[in-house]
Amino acid sequence: MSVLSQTPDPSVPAPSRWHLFCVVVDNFGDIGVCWRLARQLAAEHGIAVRLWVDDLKSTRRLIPALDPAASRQFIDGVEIRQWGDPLSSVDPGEVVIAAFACSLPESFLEAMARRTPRPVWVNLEYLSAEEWVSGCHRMPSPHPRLPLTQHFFFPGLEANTGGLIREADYAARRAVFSPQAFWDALDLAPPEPEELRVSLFSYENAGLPELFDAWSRSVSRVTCLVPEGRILPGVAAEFGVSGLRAGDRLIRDSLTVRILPFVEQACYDELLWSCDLNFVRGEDSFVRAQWAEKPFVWHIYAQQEGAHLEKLEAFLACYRAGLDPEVARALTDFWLAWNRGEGIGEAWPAFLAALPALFSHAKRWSAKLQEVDDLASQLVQFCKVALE
Ligand code: TRH
Repeated sequence: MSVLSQTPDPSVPAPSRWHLFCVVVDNFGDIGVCWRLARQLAAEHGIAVRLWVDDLKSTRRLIPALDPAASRQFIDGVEIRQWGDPLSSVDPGEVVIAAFACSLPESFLEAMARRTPRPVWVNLEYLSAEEWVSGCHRMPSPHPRLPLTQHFFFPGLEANTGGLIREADYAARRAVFSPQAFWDALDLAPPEPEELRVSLFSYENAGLPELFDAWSRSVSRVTCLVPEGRILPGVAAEFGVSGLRAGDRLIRDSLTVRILPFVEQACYDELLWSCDLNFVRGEDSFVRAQWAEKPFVWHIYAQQEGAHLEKLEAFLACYRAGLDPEVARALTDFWLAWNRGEGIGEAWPAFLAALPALFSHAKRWSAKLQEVDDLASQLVQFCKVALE
């Protein structure tokens, strides 16, 4: 049966043993996406997932329970294995996912070619709202030498893409979430009525001084919560301090900055739910901000030759559809200013004025995205069809 037709036989069980390969290129996005997906496949689809990661030290930031020295461990129903050279075991299951075009070990590919039936081989791609994505989603690509075919699987916003990662219990978790308990745990008072509470997860940004300047001069209070990470040296420089760590608090006029610990991935949503505005970056935090139903600002991961700017524009074009033109302009101007690292002070007042409209829009946007099946469910369906 063609895997492009996607109508699995409900009486056939889903393939149960999956290998997911992840190279940590930099930061946390690659393992962030893989870990979230692996947990969901195990928890919701009963799949035995073996997650191969080449950098367990970075992974530990997202999963504090992980032991970077252990070559094999089980967490949240997922088997996590150190991806060394050579691999400690070469025994492909029914499905093999190479995340973000990472190259599989030759010995593993050969074992895949020997297996009967051959595993479904998926290349999980990066998220993009660009138009060409739907045309390439699920496309086959034969291996040049071995009798294997890789399929490209693209996350996306539209029905003809792979969708986004969203756990089945997301709404239930949010419904029982207590912001009061969250603020108590951080030893922070709940926001005052006129206060703007912001989370700031971002790469280094030359525009930070302008942003802090605008917030310092704000009529109402702004509290900016900054998880430990790449932007901290910039924050420290702004306040003329030599270094910062979790728990530090800095005040300038209307602006209070509070440094937060980098939390376990499972808890990051709580920060997004608690704030009025979220600055996010890369891919996984960007998706979580969309589920959080709050206004957000995306610092996109910079690519060579400005390829990321097209990606940013493509997303903005989808996201601002249906917005009042003034709100759409304020959104676009501020996002572009933040990504350029200049013009932020100028763009801030209109963006601030647009926040109530963006708040309602964020709810509509999340509802629209939920019309598309989530990525894990779509992957399971795809692999079922491919194996039938
Ligand atoms: O870390 P990122 O910038 O990741 C990337 C990588 O650089 C990657 O190479 C690139 O290709 C990709 O972006 C586009 O941003 P991202 O994707 O948001 O990943 C961050 C992860 O960290 C995400 O899973 C959320 C998590 N996180 C926590 O677990 N705790 C925290 O306190 C915070 C702030 C984030």
